[in-house]
Amino acid sequence: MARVLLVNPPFYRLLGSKYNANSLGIAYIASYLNKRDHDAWLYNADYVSDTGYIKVKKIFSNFDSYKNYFRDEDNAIWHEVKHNIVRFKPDWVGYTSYTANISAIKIISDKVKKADPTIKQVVGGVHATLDSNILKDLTSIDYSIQREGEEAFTALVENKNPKFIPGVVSRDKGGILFKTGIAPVIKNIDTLPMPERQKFWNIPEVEKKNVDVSYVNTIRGCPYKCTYCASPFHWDRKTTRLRSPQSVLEEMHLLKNNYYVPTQFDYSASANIDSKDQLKIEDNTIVYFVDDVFTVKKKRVKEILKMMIKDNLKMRWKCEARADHLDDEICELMAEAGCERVKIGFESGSNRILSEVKKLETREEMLIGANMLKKAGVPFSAYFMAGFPGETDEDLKKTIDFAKKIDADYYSLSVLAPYYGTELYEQLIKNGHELDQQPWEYFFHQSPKPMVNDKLSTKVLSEYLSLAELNSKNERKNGYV
Ligand code: B12
Repeated sequence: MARVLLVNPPFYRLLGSKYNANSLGIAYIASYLNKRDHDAWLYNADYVSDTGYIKVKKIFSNFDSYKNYFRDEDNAIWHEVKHNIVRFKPDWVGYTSYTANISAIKIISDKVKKADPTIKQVVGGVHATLDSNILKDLTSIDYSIQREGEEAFTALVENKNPKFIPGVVSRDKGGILFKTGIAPVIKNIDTLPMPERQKFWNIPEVEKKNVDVSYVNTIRGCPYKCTYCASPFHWDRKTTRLRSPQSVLEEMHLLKNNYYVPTQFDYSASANIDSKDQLKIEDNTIVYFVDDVFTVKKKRVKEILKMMIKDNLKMRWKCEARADHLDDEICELMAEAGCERVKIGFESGSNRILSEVKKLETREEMLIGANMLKKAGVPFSAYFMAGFPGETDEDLKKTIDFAKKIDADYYSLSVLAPYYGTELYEQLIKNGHELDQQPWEYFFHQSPKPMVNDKLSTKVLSEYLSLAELNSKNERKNGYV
């Protein structure tokens, strides 16, 4: 039996906020290991125990102090994380990685190795999947794993030869990377044990209720190929897998019976309230389907919604969807089944831009979907981006006009930051943009300054950003984003 610690590195905490939710990727790895009698725990190094917070929309103004953490490898946070890892006495440590986390993983893993070189360290998750050479930077990490980690990590922990485990990158004697290639996908994801929701390292018993364990993943992959999204590469788009409605309902019942808090507030990772008085610390007040597109198969969605209604679940939930997947029946069922928020990435109101980013839907189709949600009374959040390469004032004016037309319950207005591993990122590098010269920790969005567009005027860009004012008008509910 191996003792394993799965780590979510600090991120929001470095920006002055917090992320107290359960990180699903490592929660799946942990439960898979525990089912095979290993002793795997989750360590969320982003968790903070006080109730202080800052509004999520404001955290990006702390970018300068965020950057300083990475320049100061002796900062107390890094020592604290290293200390908590070593104190656990793990045989194996596994870090989950987004691009923005790589620098943090580097600092922490170097310190862990120095403190106890017998601990074996592994990196998995999004960035490790997109970048099979990441071990060249992460010199204290022994192995990286591409894509789904359940089988590959278990095989490593059970001392199988890494050179024969699909999905594992290891080092040869000379330090040259040895790659076995991406592993075949887990075909039937219904067979996976439910994600770990109990074994949280370094969180006092009384605070465990502050961990939001209500994230649910029902789909692995996404069949679309939007050029700004990392999913087409992170997951295999040709083998998108969906859990059965029965399996999804089983997880909802499990949440309801053990964790769900039937109060009205959701603050969780997406707190976006205006005053601290509104903060409710209890979490698990809303189920969040984190699938790229929950609505990807109409028939399946309808079945899930009908089952939620039939089982009289009466749980609040939110999901991500595409407008062109909706029909009147889905919207009505959503309303009846307790949907509090549908999050839709409209991205642009210009058909030219939509086509360039391979969104595969038009402004007209999106408007029909938004109107259906309105008619059924399902609240929805609208996500937009500005600053695409080649986007003009004319294009952005179309977005502004479209945003007003759909009359969403909440607007999220971003300026494009090309993520590592996206088609757009690759195109821009080819065209001479030096995105790859940026430190890893810069790879998240929210800067109001366009990174890869010099055509947009300040006037139209500020008009776009000021759409945010719509959020405070009409007393819109700002809690759910
Ligand atoms: C839910 C979600 C969030 C949530 C929760 C994040 C969390 N830590 O759980 C919130 C809203 C907080 C969030 C925030 C951000 N997110 Co996000 N998020 C997602 C989303 C939609 C689903 C993630 C998920 O739960 N998947 C389900 C689980 C089961 O899959 P998984 O995590 O990938 O895990 C599997 C494998 O990757 C692997 N694995 C994962 N970890 C490990 C560890 C080890 C040791 C091993 C062996 C394997 C392994 O095995 C797992 C099981 O098979 C993805 C898109 C997607 N579909 O993946 C974007 C996504 C991961 N997010 C992204 C980004 C950019 C961000 C932010 C930087 C956004 C920002 N604010 O600017 C932040 C960063 C937060 C952080 N902690 O660093 C990008 C990442 C791109 C990149 N190159 O980094 C993605 C891919 C979205 C996109 N469209 O491109 N996110």
